[in-house]
Amino acid sequence: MISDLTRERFAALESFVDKARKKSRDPGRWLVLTHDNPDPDSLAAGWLLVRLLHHAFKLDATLGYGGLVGRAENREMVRALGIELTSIRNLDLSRFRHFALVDTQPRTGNNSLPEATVPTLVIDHHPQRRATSQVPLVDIRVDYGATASIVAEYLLAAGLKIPHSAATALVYAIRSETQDFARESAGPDKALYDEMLPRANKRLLGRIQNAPLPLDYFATLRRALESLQTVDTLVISHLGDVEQPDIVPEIADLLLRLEGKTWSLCTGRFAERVFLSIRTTNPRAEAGQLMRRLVGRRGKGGGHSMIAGGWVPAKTDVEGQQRALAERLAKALRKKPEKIVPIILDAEE
Ligand SMILES: [Mn+2]
Repeated sequence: MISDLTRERFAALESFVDKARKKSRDPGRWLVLTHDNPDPDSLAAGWLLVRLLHHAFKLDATLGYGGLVGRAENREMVRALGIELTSIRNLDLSRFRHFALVDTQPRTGNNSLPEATVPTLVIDHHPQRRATSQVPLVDIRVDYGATASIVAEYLLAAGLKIPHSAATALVYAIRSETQDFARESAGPDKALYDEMLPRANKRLLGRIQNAPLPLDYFATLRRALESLQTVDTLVISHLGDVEQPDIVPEIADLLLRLEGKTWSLCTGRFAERVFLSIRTTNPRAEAGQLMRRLVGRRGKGGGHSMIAGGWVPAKTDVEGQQRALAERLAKALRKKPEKIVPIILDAEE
């Protein structure tokens, strides 16, 4: 369950903390930061890391996030499990001596750590980025389905018990991140999942997965279905303005389930940015790299093999911009952009 790698990385963190304590009696405060608009994996990983810093090292640690917790399920997760977290807008960063990033890395454009700040610790399962090489403590494992699984192993390595609420968070993080193991073969996560599942609170899990959805969710869903387009095996939907950016990946996931389609693209505008999500059923694809090419130098993006997200600054003509992005993706996938056509859902009577 606890790999040698985890023991090694935990020991490195432990000796870092020991050394810092020897240097000054005040070890300083830690800020653990999720990526912006945090998903269940980022929330669970951050929450578990704060727990580790508190209980294993008696450190003062705070969980922070950028953007907003938008998706109804994620809001319910925070509420039902009592996850304490603070928007970075309400934090004075000068109060913290150490920063840790979970499920994200420095300068990826999807977290709110100031670009000039080098974090002390990065734990992630996305491919390593260049700026991460300056970080003293790095644990990146792309073979893990969820970052939260890596952090959970640290807790076990520290000899700490994982309480029911944390086990519930971990189970939900693994489920949602891997789509119940349908996506990205979650190898090392499986054993941990099996051990944690009996400890998870099923009633709360059910409440999170079936969280009440606001009316604007259904309004956006209708827009998504009205604006469906396709070329070959690619399905596309442009949402226009959205109430919260998390709806973009959520719709991209849904579109990928359309029979006969192996790629999906969803776009939507929020706060002067056009957000994009790409999904594919091909585990050997490189959606993350594709996304980075798509957003170019003006935007930011990244991801794994089958899922990717990013954003570009919104132009005045958002519709034209969304169309251009879809055409570029089609071209990159060797599909003819001029053959993108609407999908009309009205079935013949
Ligand atoms: Mn993740």
